[in-house]
Amino acid sequence: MSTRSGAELLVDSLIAQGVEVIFGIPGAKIDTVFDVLQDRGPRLILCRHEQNAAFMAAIYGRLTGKPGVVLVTSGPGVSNLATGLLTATTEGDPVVAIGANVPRSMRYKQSHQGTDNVALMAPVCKQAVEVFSAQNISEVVDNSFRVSESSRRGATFISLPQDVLLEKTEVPVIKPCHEMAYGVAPMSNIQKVADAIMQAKQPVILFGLDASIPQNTAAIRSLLNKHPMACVGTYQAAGVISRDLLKCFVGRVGLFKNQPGDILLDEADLIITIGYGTVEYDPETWNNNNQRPIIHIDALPAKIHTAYQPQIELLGSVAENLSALSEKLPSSETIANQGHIEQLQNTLLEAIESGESISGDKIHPLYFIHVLKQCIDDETFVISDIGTHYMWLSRYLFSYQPHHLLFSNGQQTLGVAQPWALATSLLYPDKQIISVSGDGGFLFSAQVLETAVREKGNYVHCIWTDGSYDMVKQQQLMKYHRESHVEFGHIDVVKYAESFGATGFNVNNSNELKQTLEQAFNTQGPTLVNIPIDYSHNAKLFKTANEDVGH
Ligand SMILES: Cc1ncc(C[n+]2csc(CCOP(=O)(O)OP(=O)(O)O)c2C)c(N)n1
Repeated sequence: MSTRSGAELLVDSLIAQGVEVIFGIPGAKIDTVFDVLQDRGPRLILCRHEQNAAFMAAIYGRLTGKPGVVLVTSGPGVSNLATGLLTATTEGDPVVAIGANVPRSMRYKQSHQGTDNVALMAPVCKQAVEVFSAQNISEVVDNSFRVSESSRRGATFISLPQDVLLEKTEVPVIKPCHEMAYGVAPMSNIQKVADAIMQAKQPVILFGLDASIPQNTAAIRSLLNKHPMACVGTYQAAGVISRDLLKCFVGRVGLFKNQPGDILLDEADLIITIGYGTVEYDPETWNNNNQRPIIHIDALPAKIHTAYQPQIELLGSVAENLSALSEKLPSSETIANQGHIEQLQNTLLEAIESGESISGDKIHPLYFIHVLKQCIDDETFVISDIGTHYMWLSRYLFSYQPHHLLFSNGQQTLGVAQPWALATSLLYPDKQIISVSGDGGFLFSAQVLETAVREKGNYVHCIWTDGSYDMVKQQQLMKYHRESHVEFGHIDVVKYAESFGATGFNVNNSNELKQTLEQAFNTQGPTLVNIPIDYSHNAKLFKTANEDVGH
């Protein structure tokens, strides 16, 4: 039986969980763990802000299905995680965060960089625990992974007092015992759902974030191949519909109720939600008269709202329930209400196609999308930050692979895009990756560029420059007919990139866009592309928005 320190047991437990990468920043209370990592264990990616470390761990978790791991020191190291972990938990991204604390003897005194870690992290995590004995470290690690990766995925937090990390223990390392599996719902409920679908004249599927978990996407596609139905998706469900199923797709919905998909939802006589969380698109917005019958298919029971009271729930494995449902439905060549579906699709496609002919010194968002589509393929990862650019991309850029068009939707946290792009490039170094932010969100996390240069990240980050927090401005104009405190100063993106040892480009007019994007994609390492954006049509995006919705 070997004796080891708490820090060694922690690292050995992470190895047993199969962790290959940790995102972290050191400090005195956690330095024993960093010291062990010098000899063995996962590769540590040294970050320049804990929030970015958490963002990176979260997208690592979303893309792999296994928790991303973040390791930080006590006090401000832990508190800087809060926004990252809140975002991860809301977006269903698995993360195990580990933060140090002061020694147990100092815990309830005022002591340097001490705080109540659990109280601080509990509201932003699925579980937050402090370890009081080195003997429990491996148990806590294993349980934290289980909680984080079970549905709805999210962040867990482990607080480790400095002296617990130094304590010697002989307890063995726990290895994950088996894959957690969920089963199929009662057959009587599956039959009821099949009957309801067959009786409905205008059934509509609303996909949510867990529809884009790859095995769920596969089950959805197979169901739609046999029995096609009209579908809309939340932003996180991007990529669920493959190219050959496009006839079913009426676009994405969310944020403001003014999309072709919203018309479809309004007209539906049955809405089937799959892997949907109400945080993604408030049912108060899309079901405001509370009248549409809803079927809820998810791993988790529905969160009941007045506007979200499903008649039937199929709980358990989404994929297995959809396979069982598929067996109960007849094969069909056509979609119910096909003519109308095609009409709504055409509205969307015409808007997208109009981008081709919009030229000028500034780049129109639809022109950007038009050119982008020529530079990428279905395997490219496209990553969006938050702002008006996010509305353009989420509505008008189609994606045909799950988890290849990535958003923060439930929290809409500014600054996620570039850290997500870096983590994606570390995970898939040979893939084409492009991220987009506004000039506001860019500076929320722009220091990640140093990590990217050091770690040889390879991605193109575009900054849509308009000198304002435009998405807020548009809502102010809509509500108060004037703007308030949304304009800010200019930065030189090329010089910024070069000062980090990265490459920067300026696009001076629409004619230069394609060539510049191609040059950026052909440049090794992280590149920043400054794009003066034509936001003259933004008011339209918000036109029929619900004024009560403030973001
Ligand atoms: C951390 C955080 N702070 C504030 C907000 C509120 N907010 C949403 S969009 C936005 C403006 C984004 O501006 P920019 O990044 O320039 O993008 P644009 O809207 O101009 O495309 C702000 C401040 C937020 N979502 N997240």
